[in-house]
Formats: sequence, C-alpha cells, structure tokens
Amino acid sequence: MPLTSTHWGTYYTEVREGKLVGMQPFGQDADPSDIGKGLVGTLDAPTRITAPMVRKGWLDGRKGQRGKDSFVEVSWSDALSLVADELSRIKVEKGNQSIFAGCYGWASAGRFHHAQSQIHRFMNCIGGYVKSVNTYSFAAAEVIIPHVLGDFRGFIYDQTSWQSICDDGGLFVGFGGLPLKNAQINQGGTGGHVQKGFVAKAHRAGVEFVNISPLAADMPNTVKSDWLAIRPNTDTALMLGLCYTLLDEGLQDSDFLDRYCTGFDVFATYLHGTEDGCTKSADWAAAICGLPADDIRNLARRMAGTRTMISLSWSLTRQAHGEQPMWAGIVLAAMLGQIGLPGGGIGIGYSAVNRVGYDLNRVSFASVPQGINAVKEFIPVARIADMLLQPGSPFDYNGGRFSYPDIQLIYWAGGNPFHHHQNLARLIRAWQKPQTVISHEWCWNALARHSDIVLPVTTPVERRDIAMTPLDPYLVSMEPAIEPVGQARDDYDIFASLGQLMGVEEAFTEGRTSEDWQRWLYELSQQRLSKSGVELPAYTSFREAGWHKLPLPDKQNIMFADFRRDPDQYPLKTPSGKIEIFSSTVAGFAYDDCLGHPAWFAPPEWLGAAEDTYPLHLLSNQPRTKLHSQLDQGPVAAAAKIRGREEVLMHKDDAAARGIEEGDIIRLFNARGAIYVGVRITAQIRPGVVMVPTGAWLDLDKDDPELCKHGNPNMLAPDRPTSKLAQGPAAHSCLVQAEAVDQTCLPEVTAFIPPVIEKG
Ligand SMILES: Nc1nc2c(c(=O)[nH]1)N[C@H]1C(S)=C(S)[C@@H](COP(=O)(O)OP(=O)(O)OC[C@H]3O[C@@H](n4cnc5c(=O)[nH]c(N)nc54)[C@H](O)[C@@H]3O)O[C@H]1N2
Ligand SMILES: Nc1nc2c(c(=O)[nH]1)N[C@H]1C(S)=C(S)[C@@H](COP(=O)(O)OP(=O)(O)OC[C@H]3O[C@@H](n4cnc5c(=O)[nH]c(N)nc54)[C@H](O)[C@@H]3O)O[C@H]1N2
Ligand SMILES: [Mo]
Repeated sequence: MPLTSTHWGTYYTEVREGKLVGMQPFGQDADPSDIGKGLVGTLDAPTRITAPMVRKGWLDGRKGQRGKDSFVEVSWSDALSLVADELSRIKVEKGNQSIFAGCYGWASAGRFHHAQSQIHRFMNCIGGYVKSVNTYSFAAAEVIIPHVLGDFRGFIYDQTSWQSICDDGGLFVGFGGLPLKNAQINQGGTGGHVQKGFVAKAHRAGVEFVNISPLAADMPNTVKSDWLAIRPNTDTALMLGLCYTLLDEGLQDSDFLDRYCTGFDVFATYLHGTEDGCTKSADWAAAICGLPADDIRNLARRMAGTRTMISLSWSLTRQAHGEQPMWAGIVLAAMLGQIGLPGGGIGIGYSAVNRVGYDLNRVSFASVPQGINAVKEFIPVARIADMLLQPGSPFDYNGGRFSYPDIQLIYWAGGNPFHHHQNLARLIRAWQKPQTVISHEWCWNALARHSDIVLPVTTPVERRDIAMTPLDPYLVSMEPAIEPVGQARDDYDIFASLGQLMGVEEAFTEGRTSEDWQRWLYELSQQRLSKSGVELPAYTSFREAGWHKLPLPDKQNIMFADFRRDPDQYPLKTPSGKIEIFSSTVAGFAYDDCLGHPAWFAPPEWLGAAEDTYPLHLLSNQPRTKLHSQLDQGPVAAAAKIRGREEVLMHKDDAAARGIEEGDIIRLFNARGAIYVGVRITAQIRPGVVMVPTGAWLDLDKDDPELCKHGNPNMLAPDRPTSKLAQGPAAHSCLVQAEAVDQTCLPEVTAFIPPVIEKG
C-alpha cells in the first residue's frame, strides 16, 4: 500500500477500485491518530470541487454577493485566462500593493506541494503581494517573547525534553493543561506520536501534575493531577499572586534574578502595589481567578520546594492581552530560579503539537525558494478585516506605526479564513470590498463559496511528494493513492500555467517539473545534513524504501542550559543579554495595553465583567477529531457531532438553570452572532464556562447572516487585537448566552451541500 503523510500522521492508503477505502496506521507509530480516517469518503463526495468555477454574479458584471451566489463551471483554459487577466489588470491599475496573498493557513503536509510556499513564490515572480506576519497560533508570544528572551522561534521547538522531565522533574504545572488531543498534530507530518508515551513515563517516574484550566480534560486522566479550575483569561493574575507569595515568603531565587535577569526591582514594586495601591497578593489573585487563596499560596510553596516545569499553553496567547501570561509565566519561572536546569524551568506548549519536548537533531531541510517580495506593506495576521474595512488607516505594531493597504484583489491558497478568523459576520462584510477574490481549494468550504474564481486542487493522496520537516525524525515518500478527482490540478501546475500566461513561467518553474523539484529539494537537503554529520540515503533508495528515520540525539535538550552555565559567553539576544523582567524597549513604546513589565489587565470580556445578558465565557478549543476545518466533512468529525452539529460542553448547573438537557440542540449567542450546537453536559468544566471546539464549516442561515446553523464558534468570538504590541487574535475572550430552543423546528444543516452550479 502507498504511504502518505499528513499533519496528523503517516498512513498506508488502502485503495479499492480506484477509491480510497482505508487509512491504515504506519507501523512505526505507537499512538496513531484516528483523524486520518476522516479522509475516507471525502475525496469524491459532493463537497469535492471537480472543475474550475466562477461566481455567477462576478461573471455578470460583479453583481450579487460573495457567499450567496451560484457558480458557473468553466474550462481550465478559460479559468486560467480569467485569473491571469485579472491579476494583470489589477497590477497595472492599482499596483501589487493592492493584492493580498498573505493567505495564512496550514494547507497540507509535503515539502514541495505546500500551497503557501507555492503561492508566495508565484506572487513574488509577478511583482509581490501584501503579506501577513505572525500566526493565529501564538502571535502575542511571537512578538513579546523576543523582547524578554531574545528569540521565540528558536526556542519554541527547543523545549526542555520530556526525557529530562522524566529523569529530573518533580512537578509539572500546566497553565492551559497538557491537552493530549492536540498532540495528534505535527506541522508537516509525523512518523510517530510520542506525547502520550512521554506523559505516562513522567507519571511513572513520579512527576506530579497540576492542571490549571477551566477544563478537567486538559490533563490526561492517566496521570493523577490536581485540577485548578481557573476562570478563563485570569492566568496572569494567578501568576502574579504566585510571584507575590514567593516574594512575601522569601522563596524567590535572588541569585538567579541578579545574575540572569534585569528589572526585577521594577516588577517587585508592581507586585507590592507601590504605585497603583494594589498588592498582587494571593488573596487579590483569588478574587480574580476564582480559586482559593490558600491553594495559590500552597502551589507557590510547592513549586519553590521541588524541581518544577511551568508549561504555558499556546491558547493563553489567543486572548485579550495574550502577551501578559507569556511574560508573567517566564518571570514566575525566573523567580523560582530553575530556568536552564534539567527537568525544570519554563516550557511553552507541551502537548500543543507532537514535537514539543521531543529530542531531535537540529537539521535544516531545503524548501521551495520564495524569492523576494517587492511589496513592503504587511498586516499582523489577524487584522485582515480591519485592513479590508479601513484602507489607509494607521495601526500600531511592535513599536512601529503603519497603515493598512487598499486591497483590490485577494488570492488565497492553503488556508481557510472562514475557519480561522474571529467575528465572521464582520469578516464577511469586509470580504465584499475587494474587486476580486481567487482561491485554490479542493472542497466547497466557506472560502471556496466566498470566492469569485475557485481553482480545484489535488489533495496529498493524489500527488507525489516528500514529507520532511525539522519537527520530526521521519522522512516519508508520499505516493499517490488515487488519480486526481475530476479536473483537480496541483497548486504548482496551476501557478506554472498562470506563469506561462503572465510571462514568468521560467522564473517560477526554473524549468523543473514537480519530480525535478522534489529530487532537487531532497538532494540539497542531503548535502546540508551531510555537513552536520547526518547522512540520508540516495534519492532513489529513499523512494524505494518509502521512509527513513533520522538518528535521534544521544543527549537531552535543556532549554537555556548554555545561558545558565555561562551567561557572558551565551547571552540572550535581548538588549541586556539577560531575561528582561522589565523591558525598556517595550516601556518605550508607551502603550496603554502593554507596559514595560508583565501586568494584569482585565479583558474586555471575561467572567469578572459578565452581566445578565451574556453571562457565560466561551472557549473555542482545537477540535479533537480534525485539524481546524480540515476533514470536518469526513466520518471521524461526523461521529463526534450531535445530530450533525458541533458540540458544546456545558456545566450541569448552567444547563439545569436553562432547562437544557443532554443532546439538546441549543442556541449560543451574543451581539456579534449566534450558533446552533449540540449539548454535552459535564461536571468537568468550570461553571460559567462553555466550550465549542473550532472547525465546523460555516453554514449561514439564508435569512440571518449572523447565524451559523452548524456551530462555528467564530461567529461569536471577537475580532479584537491582543494589544497594540502584537495585534494578535484573541478568540478566547468571549462572552455569550445560551438558550434552549424548540427541538422540532431546527434549521437544516446545509454546510456540506455544494452551491448551485451551472454548466458554462
Ligand atoms: N475561535 C478560534 N479560532 C481559531 C483558533 C482558536 O483556538 N479559536 N485557533 C487558530 C489557530 S491556532 C489556527 S493555526 C488557525 C487555523 O486556520 P487554517 O490553517 O486556515 O485552517 P485549516 O482548516 O487548516 O485550513 C487549511 C485549508 O487549506 C486547504 N488545503 C489543504 N491542502 C491544500 C492544498 O494542497 N492546496 C490548497 N490550495 N489548499 C489546501 C484545506 O482544504 C483548508 O481549507 O485557526 C485559528 N482560529
Ligand atoms: N486535534 C487537534 N490538535 C491540534 C489542532 C487541531 O486543530 N486539532 N491545532 C493545532 C494548532 S494549529 C495549534 S496552534 C495548537 C494549539 O494548541 P493550544 O493552544 O494548546 O490548544 P487549545 O485547544 O486551543 O487550548 C489548550 C487548552 O487551553 C485551555 N484554555 C483556554 N483558555 C484558557 C485560559 O484562559 N486559561 C487556562 N488556564 N486555560 C485555557 C483550553 O481548555 C484548552 O483545552 O494545537 C494543535 N493541535
Ligand atoms: Mo495554530
């Protein structure tokens, strides 16, 4: 059976009569994910886009509305001419700075057919595009942490290894828990899932776990853990209460603070409330985060008394002031003085993806060269609706002041903004502004439906590729399982054809076929790895073998070990070379929503500000049965739905108070919109908190553009930046109300019924 690689693992593809009928686990994977089975039945389902499509209203002189119109099927040659002519026209009339191809998104695994790499290379060939910076995953961390630790990207996949925690750790404190459901994923693929095994091993080795989360399930029940059911978005207050307790009881490591940090004195003044008159004591924190003050004091003492790893979940960044829990968590770890020691210190995102805490050799694989973008305009990734609605308006970002470009054409490949963005009703309004929207998709999700021209693409199981990523030791030769469905083409071939029409074919392809590129990428990687002492088999041997595992290092990674050993020789890349508890750079930006040291800011929406209208805090976590919106149309995601709708976890008291019962479809709503979701009642969530996983394909009611019948939580989440510093997304700061509805007249779910298509 041919092998394939996905972001959720490596599988053998089982094919019968030209159809994919099974995804069999790869023998090397001790803990394979079921998500892959979600592909079965989707490839040629009605949701598949089988030919190029043009929105009817766009063809008829730009009438109608994106997202509501029918489509006209056209030939590839007509579709490509339309796209090339439109790109050329906009370039001439408005310039490349009016083309947005910042198109964020995960696309698919595979080093060559990576949609983002392809589109950005192509756009650079035709004169550039407005890009986006940072990610939806952890934008706030990407911007604040370089000020505090000197780097972010360098550290994120360099966390102290699980093996070190097993050998030397005593206590693991997870702010945002340790959600194993998320470790099913690894960007670019994985040959083996390791988090579950590591967590079990640490537990057997005697490491104790504390789950700080509104959700009990954020810690695997295989480890006995203390559950501190914190109010959402109050981790910074809890951390400050812990810091204050350490200081008050003389438990801080003053030598560490002196030698490795700067600015503790300013922070201590803040803890004591010298200026604002507010002592950040455990009692103060308790009132904010809804936990007993004694539990906070006890946790501080326990942390100071044992080797402690503080893990900060990436989700903490996706809330208002998401910079603060990252910074405060680092400062808390600095006060404990264990940064750079085996098994302790600070960690970011254990179990957020499979890679974190997995000892790997640092290797650098070749990737598709991106060329140079001649356009300098950019946006922080989550400011897309602001950009479309307010061209020319200024915005702050990391100390700079910029302005939003005036976008006339959007070109998207490999992401789904109607999955990832917040306040979707607002995005849809903003999305009507540009003259033209072009996308490459394989399925009729909301992105495809909201495009003017949709070009149908292949999926990874319909093309050859190589999975190789520095985030996993396995290289996988991805072999096609089936022929491309309908007229689907690879992103690369589409851009090569457009290149031909626009006179940049040679620049884009460099005369290489897909196969030539893959060999080129592999052999260049082979040369690079060889220089660092890692040998790869010859290209043809690798293809024949199907996969190759890189050797694992024989030493455990301990983040900041060098810095700890010799801070003069291995300074951090901060202005002081030390951990910046106070950053004069950030203070110098003079932002009212991000000071020079970590601080508590009450979010605009949280339980502390909840009133009768919207008394519940909505979290929208990563879904356990899919990756974002990918494979929501498949059988694995379907099995977790309640009568075809996304689930909501709700505390039994909140359900009882509203006359809601297990399995009911209910309406969640706020001023931004409403969704229908199916109820799962539990005692394992903090009362007052509801959780709807992300990923349900947007399915707007035809009479109510603010109602999603299928349960997409981004109808409710706010489109509000974390702060002026990072301008990151803040989905997790969201208040809602829930109500029972008449179960006998629910609107039909239509998410998976394709739009009306006319033959051209
Ligand atoms: N409320 C809320 N919202 C969130 C989050 C949250 O926690 N709460 N999390 C955020 C986070 S962390 C992230 S990373 C984002 C994720 O947001 P995205 O990465 O945008 O979500 P995906 O559904 O993975 O979108 C990938 C798209 O690429 C398409 N695709 C797959 N393979 C190919 C290919 O080969 N070629 C082309 N052209 N297309 C392809 C898929 O069909 C899919 O539509 O969501 C963010 N949104
Ligand atoms: N199965 C699956 N796994 C995935 C993904 C997926 O779509 N599906 N997406 C991948 C991607 S792109 C990313 S970026 C990572 C993200 O990884 P994370 O950011 O870790 O993912 P989340 O599930 O959003 O959040 C983790 C937990 O944090 C808790 N939490 C939320 N808000 C708060 C808070 O204010 N305080 C505290 N203490 N806890 C809080 C939630 O209960 C949640 O279960 O996941 C990756 N893994
Ligand atoms: Mo993410």
